[in-house]
Amino acid sequence: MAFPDNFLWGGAVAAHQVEGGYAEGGKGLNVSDILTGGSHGVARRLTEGVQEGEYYPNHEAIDFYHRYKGDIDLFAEMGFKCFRTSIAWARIFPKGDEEEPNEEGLAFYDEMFDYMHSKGIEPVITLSHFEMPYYLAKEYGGWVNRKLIDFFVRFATVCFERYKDKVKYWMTFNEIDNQFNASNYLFGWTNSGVLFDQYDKPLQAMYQCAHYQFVASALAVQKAHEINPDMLVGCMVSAGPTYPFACKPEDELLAIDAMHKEFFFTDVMVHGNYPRYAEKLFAREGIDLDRTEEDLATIAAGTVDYIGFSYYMSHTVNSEAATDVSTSVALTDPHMVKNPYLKETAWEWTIDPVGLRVILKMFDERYNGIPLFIVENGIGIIETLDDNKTVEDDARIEYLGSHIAEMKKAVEIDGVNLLGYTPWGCIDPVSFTTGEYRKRYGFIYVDKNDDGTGDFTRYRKKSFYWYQHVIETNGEEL
Ligand code: BGP
Repeated sequence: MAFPDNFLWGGAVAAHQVEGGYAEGGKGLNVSDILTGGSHGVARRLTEGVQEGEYYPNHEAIDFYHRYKGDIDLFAEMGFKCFRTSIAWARIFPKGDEEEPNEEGLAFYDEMFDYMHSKGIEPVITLSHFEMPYYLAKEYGGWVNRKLIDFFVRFATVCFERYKDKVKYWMTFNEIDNQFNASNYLFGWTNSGVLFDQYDKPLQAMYQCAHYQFVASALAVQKAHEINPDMLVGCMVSAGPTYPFACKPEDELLAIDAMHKEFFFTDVMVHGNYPRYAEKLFAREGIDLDRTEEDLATIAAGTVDYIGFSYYMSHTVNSEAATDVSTSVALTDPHMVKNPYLKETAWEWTIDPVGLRVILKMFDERYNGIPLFIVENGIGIIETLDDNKTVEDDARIEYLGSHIAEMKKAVEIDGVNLLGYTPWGCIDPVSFTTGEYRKRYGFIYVDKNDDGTGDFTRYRKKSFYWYQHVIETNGEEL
């Protein structure tokens, strides 16, 4: 058998993409509450506070805030061993800089975690998943401000103390590396509450935010271990290999540099220090960071227990820029090109199951067998309910099945130390990048549409039963 008996099969969502109830329970506004709906090719807009007449899909999302028990029942029916979600920071600290937390917010997650345990489901919790308090972005300028470290650590400590007997697996910042995705302002805004293009030196601002987040994350790791040494705290990165387009040395050099952009985050958070290539880059680009000796000691003392990561796609770089392939519309880097060997989703994300094994092997080798956790993987598909009130989502079964098959090889053949697998959007969430309902990821269909129709009823898709069987057989039958 490839997977150990305690392998964590489950599913993943994030608070802002499912909960709704955006102004209930004393919750403050978060940075995702002021993002309008978008669609493929039409960016989500950011408004000044909540404006009348604008449409904000996250305000209602899929009403998980009121329906979570029924949804957790469905997860239990599939046999989930764990469920990954996040704690909406603004439910606990509505503005972010308060001294005392909001009891109603804390109680909400208490009940949710209790309910999960009553169904034999282990919570896997992200502390900051694109939903930091809006007030911290507006009044403090977001993570370019050192004060954010204290606010985050206070939030993390309150959560660790309150849920120390209920939550074992934690992650600090969702896709901490994605804010370096210069092609989409959304990432900087949601990761850090900062619009990087408003800075004269956007790269400097990005690295400064990342540095303060490294310090905050390392302090959180130390706090968690003090409070309950059994708690495991991971980092969370958006991961995937970048391939050279051709077997040209110049393409390989580019691929190495592209991987550095990704490994930079895990290098700091796993090794506990800044890699040499980063110091060189700072010197070359004139990046001068506020980094104290104490910060560096903190980073060294607060290395993570595991690497959580999302995997959706791989990338390909061509040193001759676009030759006979067109540059990918999803990325602004002219060297990033389409991979002629791979198909794409309707949102132009490459489909590359083998790439999952590649990145698992890379992490395993680079970090000497550190535990890994695939906390997101999945495919967005446009779907409608058929006459039998279900969706025959064979394309999802094919996508997930082929990825699980590669993950199995990584464990069985390569010996990778893998904790679990939580496919993204196990119940159709609101899409993050486009704010759409129609980009569906789930095993469970949610009756809600971009035109406002639908009543939030849940329906089991074909993949629901397929994944149930995968879990039942511990991944032996795909
Ligand atoms: C990741 C985020 C998730 C999620 C996923 C899919 O970047 O961590 O929050 O949404 O991508 O992206 P999308 O919803 O845009 O399809």
